[in-house]
Amino acid sequence: MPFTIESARSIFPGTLSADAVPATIARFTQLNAEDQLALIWFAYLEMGKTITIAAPGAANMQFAENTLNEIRQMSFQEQSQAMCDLANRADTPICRTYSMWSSNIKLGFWYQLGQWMDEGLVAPIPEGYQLSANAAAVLQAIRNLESGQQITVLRNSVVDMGFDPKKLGSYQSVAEPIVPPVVADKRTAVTIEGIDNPTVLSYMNNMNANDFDALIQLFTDDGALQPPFQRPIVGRDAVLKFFREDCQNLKLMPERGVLEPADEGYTQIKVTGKVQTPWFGAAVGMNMAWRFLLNPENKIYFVAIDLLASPKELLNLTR
Ligand code: ECH
Ligand code: GLY
Ligand code: GLY
Repeated sequence: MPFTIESARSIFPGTLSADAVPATIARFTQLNAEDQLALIWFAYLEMGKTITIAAPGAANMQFAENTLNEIRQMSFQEQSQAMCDLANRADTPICRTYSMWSSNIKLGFWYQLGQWMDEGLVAPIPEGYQLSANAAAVLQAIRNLESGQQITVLRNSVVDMGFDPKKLGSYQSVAEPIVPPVVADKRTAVTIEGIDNPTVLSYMNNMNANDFDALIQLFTDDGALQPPFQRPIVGRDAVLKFFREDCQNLKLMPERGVLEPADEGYTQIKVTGKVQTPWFGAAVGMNMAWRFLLNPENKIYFVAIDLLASPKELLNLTR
């Protein structure tokens, strides 16, 4: 076996990912809970002026409904406390429930709270709230990011809230219902300048069709997928669970790529292009790279997905 997951992670080491995202989140995490909530509120309001966020579907919201209603019935003071608890990652029943939800359910939950804050049904950020100097600096750092990086900071800060799921022991995660794959005659096929490898093309096309059963067949049994700013998810079962919970209705728009032979009959392929999330659709095109390592049978042993540092990186296909 020429590669390990660990060594595969550094194929195409010249790929520049958006380090500003984890750096900004690290600064955000240092802020107190009131500042965190107010900062996101201000960032969300500013972003909302230029890009529209799609309302979550009712089917996706059913799992958060009980908790949302519980919060809605609280006094303003209790509501503020519940939201601060989430930011503080406290050990409360609501924080424990929250920690079991998939990313999209967490985002949908905050989307609803944001609507209710706007309508005066949930405690607003106090009028004239003054961010601390540090929080104001973090907000400015977010303003300076490109939109794909901004929504990633927002997403990841929301996903990190609540009780730490690692402290829950074994638990059943709660995710949106699975949509059926797109039917054959409605599917689209990508083309990638410089790449005709059928595994890579099928990866993109099956992801775009929500055909996760076909998609997982492209991986080796011990294959791994590394999402942006995360550790690799290893093994078919875990990767398939991730596809079902976190990858519905994405739009992958790869543009170009490069293929190079690697040791012992393996092949490494880097592809760059854009990705859209169902939350923002065409309003936000994230600049992404996929770094594939295929075994001699053309199965995916490893793929890393990176959010790129800048649009210029879309043209960086060197090793
Ligand atoms: C309010 C104030 C109080 C505090 C909070 C508030 C609400 C905030 C809200 C925020 C909503 C944010 C949202 C962000 C969504 C971001 C989505 C992103 C998606 C990126 C997906 C990518 C996919 C890449 C992949 C590819 C693969 O090939 C493999 C799979 C995978 C205001 C009330 C908190 C409401 C909705 C960034 C990049 C391409 C790795 C998935
Ligand atoms: N509206 C986006 C989603 O539910 O994923
Ligand atoms: N932003 C990476 C993911 O969807 O997991």
